[in-house]
Amino acid sequence: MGKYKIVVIGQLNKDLMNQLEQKCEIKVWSSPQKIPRDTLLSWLSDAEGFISRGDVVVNGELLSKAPKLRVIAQASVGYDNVDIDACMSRSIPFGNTPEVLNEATADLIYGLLISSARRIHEGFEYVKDGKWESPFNIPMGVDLYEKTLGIIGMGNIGRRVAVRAQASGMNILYHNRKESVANNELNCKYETFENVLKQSDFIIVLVPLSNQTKKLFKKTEFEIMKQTAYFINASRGAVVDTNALYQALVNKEIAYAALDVTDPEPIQSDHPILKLNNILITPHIGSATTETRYKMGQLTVENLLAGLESKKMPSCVNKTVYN
Ligand code: 8YV
Repeated sequence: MGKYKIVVIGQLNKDLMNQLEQKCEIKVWSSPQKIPRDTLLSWLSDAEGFISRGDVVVNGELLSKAPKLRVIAQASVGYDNVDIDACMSRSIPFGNTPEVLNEATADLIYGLLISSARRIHEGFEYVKDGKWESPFNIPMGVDLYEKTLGIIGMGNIGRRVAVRAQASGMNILYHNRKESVANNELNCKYETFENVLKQSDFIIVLVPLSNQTKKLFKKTEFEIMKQTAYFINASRGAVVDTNALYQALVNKEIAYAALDVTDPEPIQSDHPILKLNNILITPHIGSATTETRYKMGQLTVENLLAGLESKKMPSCVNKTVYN
């Protein structure tokens, strides 16, 4: 039997590539830059399998140019770049990588929370700038202990953050579309969206990007938060109206923001928000550890090979494709 023709966007670990090479003939785009659409569509014209990446729009147009495509997999939990209905209409299973990134992402989010509260990043700048002249003139932080953490979008990652927050002695509120017993058992209290925003000292956003969550955080939402609130976004930049966040930070409607995702992403280095001293931004590194990225790659390869071999993917988003 011949090898499966596949297209891979992104860098996979060498042994995962070797695994794929045994069964597949691969066209690979490993550059961090976006693949030109024309190149991608021409590569996909005879491909059966596709490992996509977050910066590729997978839509009906792309699928119409890929008549032989039978399976798509991507190394991420979020898949807002993928039109799942379009995949369904072609009975193409789409595989993502939940669970394996929970701990790394929760660590990063908690790191952002502690760094902001204790002004760690600012403290380093302070030392480098030669301002550390006296132990009595230092950046002052705020406690996490006995403060209220609000999690908007309490899924697997949110629950891992909650475990860390409990160790710091925080009280935890959450909002989801539905209340869940599993979250209540973790001592996380369900509240309305508005109440979480009003009552929390730290707000963490973990909702997936969709038509319903696009610009979920705009002027009104920042207005109802405490003036001392810390706002942390580690989901997708577009769930926040960047301009409204900028204004809220300038006008001190909230105290501080820490973002691992931005809109636009990447954010330009001359963007005015970067001039503020009450913000911390990291370059979308939630899952970016060697171990976690390896596990994500491994699950992506497993998803892809299962799809090519007409078996059930270990992690399929549109499971009804198998009905
Ligand atoms: C991805 C992410 O690794 O999984 C997601 O949804 O945002 C990150 O963990 C990143 O988008 C690169 O694919």
